[in-house]
Amino acid sequence: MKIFKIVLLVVLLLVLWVIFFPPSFGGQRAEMVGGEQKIDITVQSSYSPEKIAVKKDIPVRMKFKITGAAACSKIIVSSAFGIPVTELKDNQELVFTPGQKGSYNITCTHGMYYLVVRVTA
Ligand SMILES: [Cu+2]
Repeated sequence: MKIFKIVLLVVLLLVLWVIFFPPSFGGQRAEMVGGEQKIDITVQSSYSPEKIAVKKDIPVRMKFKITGAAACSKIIVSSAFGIPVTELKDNQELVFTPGQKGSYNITCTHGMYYLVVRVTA
């Protein structure tokens, strides 16, 4: 009976924890510089950081560092942000303006590797 009460207490504490501290997305927030949201992405085989957070209606300037391990991940596409199939060069910058809140992906052309972009108000 004592075990049952302890388990109940732990469950109750977990529920309260989730209510008061909802799990966050954990994406890296882009930095505001001169009216743009700047963020550097390292392209290995995956993207680093692999989750970012940006604000709606403010241009995002994304700079790509290409490493030797990039392979197909350096050819990216994103219909959500109007990015056509693009083979990235080292230090290439892409600028786009997210127009809608939500989570969107920038992917390699196979959809194997992806960078998650969370757009907030
Ligand atoms: Cu691929």
